[in-house]
Amino acid sequence: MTNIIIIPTYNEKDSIELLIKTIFNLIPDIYIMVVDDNSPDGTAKIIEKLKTQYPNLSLLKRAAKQGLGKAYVAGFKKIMESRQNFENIIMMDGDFSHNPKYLPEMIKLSKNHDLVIGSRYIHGGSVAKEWEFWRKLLSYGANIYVQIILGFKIKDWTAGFNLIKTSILKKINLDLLLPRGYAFQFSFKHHLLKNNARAIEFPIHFEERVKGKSKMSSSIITEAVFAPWKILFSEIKDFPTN
Ligand SMILES: Nc1nc2c(ncn2[C@@H]2O[C@H](COP(=O)(O)OP(=O)(O)OP(=O)(O)O)[C@@H](O)[C@H]2O)c(=O)[nH]1
Ligand SMILES: [Mg+2]
Repeated sequence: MTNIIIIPTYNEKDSIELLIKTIFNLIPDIYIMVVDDNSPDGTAKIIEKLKTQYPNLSLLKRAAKQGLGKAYVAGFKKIMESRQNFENIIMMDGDFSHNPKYLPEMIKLSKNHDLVIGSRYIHGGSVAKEWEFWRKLLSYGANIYVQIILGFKIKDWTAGFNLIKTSILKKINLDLLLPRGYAFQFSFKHHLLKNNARAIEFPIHFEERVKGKSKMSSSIITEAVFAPWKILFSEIKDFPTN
């Protein structure tokens, strides 16, 4: 079974090297693709250097910052075009918020599932204790809001630590996914679920980033407020009327 992790990066020079080393120490035969949006801090240079040490590491360089969703879609397309047959693709942040210790369990669960979600909002899961009350409330509330509108029984729609079977990924039109942050995460899950993905959530503790800066912005949040309705209405529009 061949697994590849996509790590999108924008200014993650302080954590990316240790993260990559930690993952390869844990699972030496895994593949990692970093998708970097021309980070001004030189994240890509670190990857170029590490590539000489790790043959399973690759770098997809993009010209400018275009959002998390666009970076993932570029990575997905590259992987699906490659001659190598990757069975599973894992999505993971580059700032240690997603602890690599969960990877073996995630891979194990992929045996019987097409979508494995590292979930903060099922029993046993949790978010960073450093998060202010407003951020906890916003994240938890957003997930209930999305679940009510989109219907499928997923607790952590905005989760960024996911495993997807390449075979199910091939069924969805990647160009229809919303491009940024949270909206990308739940529109992606929604497309997979509509294609009958067998989904499972397993509990993780989401850790606060140790180094570097958050890329979350108020526009990413505003976009996420309207996005579930956009998804719902685009479905109604496509619904056959005769
Ligand atoms: N390539 C690329 N990566 C991005 C972009 N925006 C965010 N990322 C990366 O996506 C991952 C998640 O972004 P974060 O800024 O950590 O978002 P977050 O986890 O919601 O926010 P924090 O908890 O504050 O860290 C990190 O590895 C970022 O470097 C982007 O536009 N392009
Ligand atoms: Mg983060």
